[in-house]
Amino acid sequence: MSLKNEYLLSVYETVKKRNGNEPEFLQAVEEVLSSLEPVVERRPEIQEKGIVERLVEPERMIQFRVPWVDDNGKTQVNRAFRVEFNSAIGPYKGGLRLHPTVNASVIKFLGFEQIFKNALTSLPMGGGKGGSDFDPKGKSDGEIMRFCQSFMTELYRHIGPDTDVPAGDIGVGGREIGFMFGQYKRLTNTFTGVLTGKGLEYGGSLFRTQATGYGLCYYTQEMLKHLCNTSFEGKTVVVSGSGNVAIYAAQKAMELGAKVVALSDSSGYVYDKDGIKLDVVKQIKEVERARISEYANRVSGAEYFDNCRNIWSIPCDVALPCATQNELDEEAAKTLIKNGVMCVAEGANMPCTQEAVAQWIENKIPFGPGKAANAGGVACSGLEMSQNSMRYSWTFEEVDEKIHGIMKNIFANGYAASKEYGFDGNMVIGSNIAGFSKVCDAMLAQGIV
Ligand code: NDP
Ligand code: 2IT
Repeated sequence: MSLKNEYLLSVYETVKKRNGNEPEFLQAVEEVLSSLEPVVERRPEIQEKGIVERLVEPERMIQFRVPWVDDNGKTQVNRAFRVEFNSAIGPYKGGLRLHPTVNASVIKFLGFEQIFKNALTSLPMGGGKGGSDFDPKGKSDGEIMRFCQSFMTELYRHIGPDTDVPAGDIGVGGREIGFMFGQYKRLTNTFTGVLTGKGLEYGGSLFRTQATGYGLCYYTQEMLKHLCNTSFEGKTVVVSGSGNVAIYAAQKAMELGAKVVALSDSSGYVYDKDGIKLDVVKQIKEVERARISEYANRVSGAEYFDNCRNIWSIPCDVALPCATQNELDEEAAKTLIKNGVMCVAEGANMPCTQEAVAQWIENKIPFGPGKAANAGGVACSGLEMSQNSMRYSWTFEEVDEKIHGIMKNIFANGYAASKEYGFDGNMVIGSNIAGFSKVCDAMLAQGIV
């Protein structure tokens, strides 16, 4: 759907004028605004109270310097951000990304998406995101720790268990969260649930490691059932990336009867026609922190190819992009469609370009947008916050069951909204409207703030 409504167009023009050099942020805003026309036309109070103008402007954006000393004694300086985008329905909540491509545009696109994603989970969490252009690749544990401590030495004053609760994202997993938590505790002399994705020994939730990938498959299962009248059983699946989301998406897809034939990293991809062996992948990625190319050296019959984008040339029934933004473009979408793909769901945030999304919609390929399909991670974070507040912990099975229920609801609510507004099965429009409506109602109730 294109942006035709006059009010939405004028808001978008202002966003473009103010943030002209932030392409990822503009892309995310345009996608959401393009879905909102039917709601804006039905509910005049949205325009009267300036809801969309307020939504697209972060409540607060923090940028800071992170100085640290590398193993050679050299001083390094990185740039870091935290965007506190919207707190209408709860404390700011969202991950931290450590990757050389991080800049204001990337953090703002992620923070903006997070507002609607968190609303879709039905848990009380506002939208935020943060990170730094620090590159964790090849760094020693000591360097990672010194960076994380320096990063938290500034960030701690802006966050808190009832204010803003960061978590992991690309380049931030259990190790980094541990270093950051330790520094926060030391600086504030408090032991609180200020971060999620913590280790199990100090307040973490069982299932957080699996949550995003498993949740993605629970959501995809609903799509396959309701939009394709089938299941994962016997399907061929391609998963891009080989990090936290990709590994556990692959694991759950296999448990549900699919064959996963490929994984990638930013250098290239591996193809294993017999089905990826996940124990080998976990050893390479989680234990050795090595490259996915190593897989082909260890598994006979597996092949490695340079250029990760060509992973989409492998014929499959279900495509789950789980690496990074804009990794699947129009050409890749056309190839997947030509090869018979029946369902696509985003484990990563905004991995499909706008042109790729247009291909799914035009060709009626059921498509699950990231803010709905990958919400299992942040939903589990929300449950971790509840467990911390109660000073209690649920079992793996209890959390798994709750996340399964939440993912089913996210699909059901998005699907219902798509039908209510006359776009039956368009999960982009349905999810955007369902997430937006909740945030909008909370903003209306709280006055012009
Ligand atoms: P990880 O750091 O664990 O893994 C990232 C994976 O993506 C790696 O395989 C990495 O390869 C690959 N990758 C990163 N950048 C690029 C790039 N520019 N081109 C190709 N491949 C790339 O991160 P996660 O698995 O946690 O995150 C993956 C995606 O899922 C991100 O979009 C993230 O925002 C999203 N997400 C994560 C959630 C979570 O709970 N962790 C929750 C919801 C969404 P390499 O090693 O070569 O860099
Ligand atoms: O993009 C995401 O939803 C995440 N990286 C998880 C955020 C969180 O707070 O768990």
